[in-house]
Amino acid sequence: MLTIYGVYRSRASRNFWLLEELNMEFDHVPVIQGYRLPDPEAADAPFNTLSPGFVAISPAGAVPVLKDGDFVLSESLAMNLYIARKAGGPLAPADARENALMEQWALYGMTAIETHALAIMYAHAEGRAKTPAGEAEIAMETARLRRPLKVLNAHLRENGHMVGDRFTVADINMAEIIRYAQAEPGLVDQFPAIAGWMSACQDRPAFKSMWAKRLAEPA
Ligand SMILES: N[C@@H](CCC(=O)N[C@@H](CS)C(=O)NCC(=O)O)C(=O)O
Repeated sequence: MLTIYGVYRSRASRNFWLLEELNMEFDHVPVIQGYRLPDPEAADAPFNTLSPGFVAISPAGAVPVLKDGDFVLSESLAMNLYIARKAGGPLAPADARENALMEQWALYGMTAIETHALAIMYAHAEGRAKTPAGEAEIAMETARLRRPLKVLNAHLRENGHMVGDRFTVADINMAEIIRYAQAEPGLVDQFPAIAGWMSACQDRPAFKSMWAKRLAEPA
């Protein structure tokens, strides 16, 4: 059985969503981000990304991490591609070309979109969005997102899904990246094909189930 290390309030959410879609059983080892704790090294601190026992599994000291027997894998999007391929079925790539396209979109999402979308999300989460510095930061990150979001919007307008004519792991991977940009009101709505696809993705029972578990975790 697979083991997932991480918390729902982390990029592990994308793995938990996929596992819910697949109805795949897994073991869950909660590992909280060290920076969210007042003293991650305290003797009574919960298991966290700085705990020696976790760093032994994940030298990068970041969640999520997957273990499958003695096989250890980090990087949330690579983990999702692995899980989907292991499960097979409609969420997985059907052939080498679909596999390559799923990797292409995962890399594009992570390199061209995620950093900027996350910066916007943190400006809101950390209460800076309405300060002059926060507004300037959001404007800059929004400008950087404009080109990749146009690319994604055109792709979804043409194709409806990321890869193949169906919902796959590639949709989960990209939707979880775009979710960070939803923190800025009205931003995603400027891209109607992305907005429509996002609501369909987030309307799925597996997303809702993952989200309810995330909300149940302490903020
Ligand atoms: N690219 C990595 C990023 C992993 C990452 O930065 N995880 C965060 C939580 S979402 C973390 O564990 N941070 C702990 C830290 O920076 O100390 C992935 O997608 O898995």
